[in-house]
Amino acid sequence: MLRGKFKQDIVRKRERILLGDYAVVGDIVDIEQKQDYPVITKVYPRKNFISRKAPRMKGAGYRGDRLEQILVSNISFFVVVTSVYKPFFNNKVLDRFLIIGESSKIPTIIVINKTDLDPDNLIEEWVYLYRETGYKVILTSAETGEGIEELGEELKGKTSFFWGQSGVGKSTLLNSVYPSLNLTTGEISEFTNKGKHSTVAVRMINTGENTFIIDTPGVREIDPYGVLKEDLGHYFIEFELHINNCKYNTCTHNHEPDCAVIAAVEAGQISAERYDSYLRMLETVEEDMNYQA
Ligand SMILES: Nc1nc2c(ncn2[C@@H]2O[C@H](COP(=O)(O)OP(=O)(O)OP(=O)(O)O)[C@@H](O)[C@H]2O)c(=O)[nH]1
Ligand SMILES: [Mg+2]
Ligand SMILES: [Zn+2]
Repeated sequence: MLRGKFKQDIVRKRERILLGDYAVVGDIVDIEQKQDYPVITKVYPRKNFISRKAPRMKGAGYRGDRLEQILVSNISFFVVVTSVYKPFFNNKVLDRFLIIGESSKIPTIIVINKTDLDPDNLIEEWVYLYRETGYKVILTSAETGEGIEELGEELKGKTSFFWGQSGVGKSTLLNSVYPSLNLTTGEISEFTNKGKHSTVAVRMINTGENTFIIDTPGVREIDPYGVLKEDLGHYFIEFELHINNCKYNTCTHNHEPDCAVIAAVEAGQISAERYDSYLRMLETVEEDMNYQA
């Protein structure tokens, strides 16, 4: 809980409007013990943080604008968890998470879980694409134990933030790596193949040896906050090689003449899927710019 005056100070100091309380999981804080509860009196500057646009909410509180929601701070590793099936692997959603990692400058890896549900290895092409792009991809199955040890090795000595769609198996994977955790896990809806939001709060756990993990409620929709149209291309890491060769330095790699990114797509150096993902995101970023204008 934050004290009133302190809350006001932060609001005045920061242009960015935050949702809810101003301390998030990962913050380094000062605490004062009141009679029966502790009060946070100071939040130290954040080394980094992960945020998104607050989800659209039905009902009275929603006025059409979507504020920034900071989920965690001071992390050293971002683990984007996806699944092959239940829910189906969705590269567009994955790219949105990756953009959040890149724009926050936090080392990011991809976990593709539930490989036991993919006996024909249909996921292989995606694994290839993301590895080619430059990401570490770990294939896991909490069912067969595939990749669990490898994942555990990656997490050692870091503060890792697990995030992804609901039902992909974030909590189950963490329980597999650290059997004493006992995090709540849930079922997948037979009807929609989506998770049922089993994890309800962001939680950081010390697993020993200077290793911390953060389990997070899964999301249905994910929109990066504050990504500008002209920056978006830089967050698609394989575009970086080409961007400087675009004719215009304000190029959005969409319609402009002599665009090196488009040329690279045509030459097969950038994948059509990633470029398509970029264009879709560019649309939503553009909408925001118009909205603010
Ligand atoms: N077949 C299979 N099922 C898995 C695997 N990992 C997790 N599951 C199942 O997927 C369902 C959802 O797992 P959770 O760990 O609750 O998923 P989550 O990502 O934490 O979901 P939220 O907390 O809602 O965001 C559970 O029924 C798990 O048993 C896996 O590797 N293979
Ligand atoms: Mg969970
Ligand atoms: Zn361009």
